[in-house]
Amino acid sequence: MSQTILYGGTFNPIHKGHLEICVYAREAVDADRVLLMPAALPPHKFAGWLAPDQDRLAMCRLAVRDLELLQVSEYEIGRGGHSYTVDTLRELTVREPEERFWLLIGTDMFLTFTQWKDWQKIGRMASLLVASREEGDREQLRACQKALEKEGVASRLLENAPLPMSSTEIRRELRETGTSNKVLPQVLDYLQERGLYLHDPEELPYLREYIRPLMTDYRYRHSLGVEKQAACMAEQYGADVHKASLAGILHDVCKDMPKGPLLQNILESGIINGIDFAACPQLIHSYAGALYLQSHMEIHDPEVIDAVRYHTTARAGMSLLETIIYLADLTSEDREYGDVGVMRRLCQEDLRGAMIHTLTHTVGELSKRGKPICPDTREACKEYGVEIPTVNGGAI
Ligand code: DGI
Ligand code: FE
Ligand code: FE
Repeated sequence: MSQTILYGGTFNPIHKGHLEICVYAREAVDADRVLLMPAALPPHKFAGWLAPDQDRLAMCRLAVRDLELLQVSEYEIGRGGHSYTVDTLRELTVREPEERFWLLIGTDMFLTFTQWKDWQKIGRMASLLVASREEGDREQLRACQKALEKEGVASRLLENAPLPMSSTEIRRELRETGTSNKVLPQVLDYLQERGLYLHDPEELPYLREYIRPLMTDYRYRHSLGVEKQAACMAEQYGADVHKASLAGILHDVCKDMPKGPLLQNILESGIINGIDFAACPQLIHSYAGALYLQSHMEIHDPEVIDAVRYHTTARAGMSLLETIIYLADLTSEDREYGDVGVMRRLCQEDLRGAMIHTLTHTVGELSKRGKPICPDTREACKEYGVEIPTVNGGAI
C-alpha cells in the first residue's frame, strides 16, 4: 500500500527544520511521499506577521524543488479561509481511497489532539506521526498515545533529535539582520526580493509593495490615492498622520479577494453589527480588512482597525481618524464622479458638511436601488440629521 505523510502548517516562512523533519519522518515509516499543506489561515488565532498566501506557497515550492519525495499541495490555500484538518483529510481520502495517510504533527499538538475538530474522524482517516520539538516527557507522550489508542487513534512517536528552530525566531532574525542561514538559499532570495519579513510592519514604502499583488491595478492606484488624501486631511485637522496613511493604504486590502473565505472569517470573528452580508456583499471587504490587518499584518492599533472596518458604512460617534478615512476614500485623486469637486472642497472646509453630503448621497442611491441600509449607516444618518428616503411608504 502506498503511503503519504500530510504535513500542514503556516510555513511562515518554510525553513530547514521543516524539511529535516519531513525527510526524517518519510524515512522512519518508509512513506512514498510527504505532502506539505500550507494553511490559508491557521484555525487558532494567529499572532504575528503572516506572509500572503501565494508567497508562502511559492516559498514551499522553492524549498522542495530538489527533494524528490516532497510535494506541495495548494488545496487549502486554494480554498481560502480556515481549513480544518478533518476536511482536508476527507478530501484527500476521497481523491485517493487506496492511500494510507499519516498526519505529521509536533508533540504540543499531539498532547492537545482531543481539542481538534472531529479528532476521532481524523483518527479513522490517518495515523498520527509525532515529531518532538523539544526534549519532551516521553512518559507523558506514551500515556497520551495509550489514551488515544483506546479511542481508535493510532500514533507513532518519532525519535528525531529536536531542532532548535522556529519560524517566529527566524522572522525576528530576518527583521533584525536581513538574512538567516536557517532558510534555504532559494527561499532567502525569494523573500528578500519580495521584502517579506524584513520590515517593520507599519513601514509605508514596504506596505505599498506588499498590497500591490493582492489587488488590481485600479484598486492599487486608488489605495495610493486614499493614503495621500488621508495624510493630507490628517495634517490639516491635527489627526495622527501616520495612522491616517496606514489606514488609507490598507483600507481596501481585501477588496479583490474571493468573498467566500472572507465572509467565513467575519462570521467566526463574531463582529457583524447586525449586517446581512449575503444581502450586502459590498460590505464584506471592510470588515474582512479589519481582521486581515490583525491576523496577517501584525497591525493591532484599534483606531486603525476601526477606521478600516467602518470605512464603507460609517457609524455613529466616529473618531476623527474614522471620519478622515471615510471621506478620503471618496475624495482621493482617482475618484471621478460628478460632484467630487464639491466633496473635495467640503473636506477642506467643513467635515460635518462633507459627512452630511456623502451620507445623503449614499442612502439616496441605496434606497433607489432597493438595497438594504445597515444599522450603523442608519445611526450615522441619525447623528448627522440625514433623512433616509422611504420607498413604497417604508424605509428599506
Ligand atoms: O471600496 P471602495 O469602492 O473604495 O468604496 P467603499 O468601501 O465605500 O464601498 C462603496 C460601496 O458600498 C458602494 O457600492 C455603496 C456601498 N455601501 C455603503 N454603505 C452601505 C452600502 N451598501 C449597503 N448595502 N448598505 C450600506 O449601508
Ligand atoms: Fe472600500
Ligand atoms: Fe476604497
